[in-house]
Amino acid sequence: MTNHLLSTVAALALLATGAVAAPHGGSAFIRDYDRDRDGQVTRAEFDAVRDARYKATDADGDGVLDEAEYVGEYTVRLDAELAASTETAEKKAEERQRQLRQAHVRFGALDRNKDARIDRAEYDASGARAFEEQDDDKDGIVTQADAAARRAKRAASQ
Ligand SMILES: [Ca+2]
Ligand SMILES: [Ca+2]
Ligand SMILES: [Ca+2]
Repeated sequence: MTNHLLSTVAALALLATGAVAAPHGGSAFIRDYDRDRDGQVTRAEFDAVRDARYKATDADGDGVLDEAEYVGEYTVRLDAELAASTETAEKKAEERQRQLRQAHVRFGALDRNKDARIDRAEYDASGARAFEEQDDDKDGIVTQADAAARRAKRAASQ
């Protein structure tokens, strides 16, 4: 086995371990945005992922996201998630329908000025709100401690 192949195998093994180690019901936000896989999300990391996602979503490259582009990009991520899920096919189909309905609702909410497009300002404003909401202790980094604090607050309010 060559060294290159060995390091590829090692990297894959690490990735697999990371996937297994991610706690069930842990922070989907951290899983989603933690590019360097150190278990937390800095604002720079978050912005880099959002920026890449915006550009990938804008399929026709006109600088704004229409509903088909927005829901289309989400569908690709959703299907990848569902493919990795161990739920039954029936449960997955239900979940897919529910999540896609939600995606259309989200599009309507994100499109604040109701011109049937999400522009960059709307997208960035929504990203800033999401990050602030997740960053419980407001230190500019979303950590597992932030996620735990949010879970505790949710549990306490029930
Ligand atoms: Ca990180
Ligand atoms: Ca577009
Ligand atoms: Ca924080």
